Amino acid sequence: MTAWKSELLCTAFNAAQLPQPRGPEVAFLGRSNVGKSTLINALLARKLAKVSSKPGKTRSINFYEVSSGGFFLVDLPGYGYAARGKDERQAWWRLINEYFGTERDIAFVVHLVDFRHGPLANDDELTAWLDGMDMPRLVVFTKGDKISRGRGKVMYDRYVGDGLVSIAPPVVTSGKNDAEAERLRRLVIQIIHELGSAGRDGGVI
Ligand SMILES: Nc1nc2c(ncn2[C@@H]2O[C@H](COP(=O)(O)OP(=O)(O)OP(=O)(O)O)[C@@H](O)[C@H]2O)c(=O)[nH]1
Ligand SMILES: [Mg+2]
Repeated sequence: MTAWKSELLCTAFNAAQLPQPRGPEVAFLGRSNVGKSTLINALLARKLAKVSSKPGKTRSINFYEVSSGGFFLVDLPGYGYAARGKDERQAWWRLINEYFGTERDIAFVVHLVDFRHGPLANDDELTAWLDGMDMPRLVVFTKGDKISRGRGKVMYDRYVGDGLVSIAPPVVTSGKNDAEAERLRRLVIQIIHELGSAGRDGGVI
């Protein structure tokens, strides 16, 4: 597969700033600092999304157009950042509700989970909320490089055995590996096709 051609389409801090829907969107959700922006950069093979070692970096909804594919990757702010108070938590839910509540073609959610911890309470809360909307999701574990291979296998089996729901077997990433990004690119395209979101606006190649 040739590299995706991409660009930042829009940054939205509220519903009024959301772009007009123009094609299938893949929404990246997960706790603050889990690696959403890093994974988007790996997929786009460009440093378009801002990454930080401090949680709470992404505060807006950022739309990246994969112009060679006719779909969009959507980087959302993370949740569960301990330094944020109740007001920020409410603001986060408001923004997320606005995004999911508008008439858009959200093909599926990539739910990122830190491989070292597995799903935590606020991941479960998000999962239940997405279930309530029948929103399909792909679980991607990040920071897999921080766990030894042997231990990783045991942990993977445990997380999956505990009832993680994912439209394809969860993928473990390290955020830096080209072959891994390439596999995930193929999977994203395959899922968009299988879910039937493709083709409405020129199609996904
Ligand atoms: N070792 C390792 N570090 C990672 C990986 N993914 C992300 N990181 C690091 O984790 C930190 C957070 O990454 P971000 O991509 O900014 O995380 P985010 O989920 O976008 O965070 P917010 O925007 O705050 O919600 C950065 O220091 C990254 O370099 C990974 O798979 N392995
Ligand atoms: Mg981010």
